[in-house]
Amino acid sequence: MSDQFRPSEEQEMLRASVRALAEDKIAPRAAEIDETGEFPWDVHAALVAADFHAVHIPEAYEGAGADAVASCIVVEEVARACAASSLIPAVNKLGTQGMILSGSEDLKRRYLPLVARGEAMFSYALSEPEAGSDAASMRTRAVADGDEWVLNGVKRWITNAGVSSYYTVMAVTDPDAGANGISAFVVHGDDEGFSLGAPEKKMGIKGSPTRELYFDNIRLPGDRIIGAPGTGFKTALRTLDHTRPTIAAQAVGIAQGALDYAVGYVKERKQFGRAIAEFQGLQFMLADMAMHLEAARQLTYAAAARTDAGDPDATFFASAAKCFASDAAMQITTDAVQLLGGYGYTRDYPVERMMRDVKITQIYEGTNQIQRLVMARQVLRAR
Ligand code: COS
Repeated sequence: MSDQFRPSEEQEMLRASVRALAEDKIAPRAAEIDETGEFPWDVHAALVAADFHAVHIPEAYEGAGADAVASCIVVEEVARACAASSLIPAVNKLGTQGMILSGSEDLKRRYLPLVARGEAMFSYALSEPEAGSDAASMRTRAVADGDEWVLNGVKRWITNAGVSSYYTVMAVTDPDAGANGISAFVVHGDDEGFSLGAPEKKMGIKGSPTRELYFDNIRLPGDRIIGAPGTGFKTALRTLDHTRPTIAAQAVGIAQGALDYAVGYVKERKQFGRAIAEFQGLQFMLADMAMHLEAARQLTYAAAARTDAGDPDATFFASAAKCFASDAAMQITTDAVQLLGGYGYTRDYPVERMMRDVKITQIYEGTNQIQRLVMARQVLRAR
């Protein structure tokens, strides 16, 4: 495998067609989506019509069968226009990846075509009020009862909760077995005993609802378990190895959107009798932004390629890409606001939204402190 990411002609064509859709149907809506905080069903419909809403689903289950690199291209290009909208393809992958990796053939045939056809979305439910970074300390419990499981507990910070029809939920099935006593299940939004908390009032990605899930004695048929009992935590972590590159791609996309806007602005804005792009102090800022952005993109696609190939370094690369790209994107979007001066600080321009939106990429799918912990373990193990 090459260590450098050079897009193929097919990947360039995919990028161009997602960009065209994003510029036509998503970018004009981005400010309004942020302002109203409503889930953009029109954007969802446009993504489904173009088959960009869940490209990762294998062809055997009616999906587009896109690899991880192509999935990242889709998320990056949608995020360049609207970060909240990019969570439609990103969360569909996060929600179904565990089933793709560990689920029975029967489960895959039952659920994946629904997502592939755009008839349902799938969310991922790992975190709890008292179990964030320390995910294995979760308390949600599933107790076997005959052929069924009885589920009780609370999940928090669930992206696209309420708009998703299905949830991949990790729950303790053997309290004495620690991380190896956790199992993964499919929960339906209309299961009896399922309810939702109020939407969180967030800094950014406002068009993507984040809510709690409550499970009150939900009776799950035995065939709703994903993989064998006790394998759910590993399935959850393996899922994140596949999806942290997607978050890296989201960060790269948001940062590219901010850089593109700032470049256009500095060429037009005049001070001291000339375009501010002519001042070297600003040129150096633009150079640093572009340099860090390209480094982040290279690492993101190197990580994505490794997840597909089942490379032993995939865990390291996924964490490195997510951490590096989100830190770089936070700096780039902050600098974009700076380049626009006072205008950048107002909602009349998109860069303050991009700066708010990108902050979450340093936090979700594992904080960047956890990414460093994962990377350090991999580095020490390798040696
Ligand atoms: N893939 C498969 N298995 C993995 C794995 C991976 N990437 N990483 C660890 N495992 C295995 C371990 O080998 C261990 O199995 P054994 O007991 O059989 O050896 C098991 O999973 C438990 O792993 P570990 O002991 O490393 O678990 P810890 O409790 O120490 O925590 C961290 C692991 C901190 C890395 C994990 O809890 C984590 O990623 N936290 C962040 C959670 C997160 O990202 N939340 C966001 C949710 S999405 S918004």
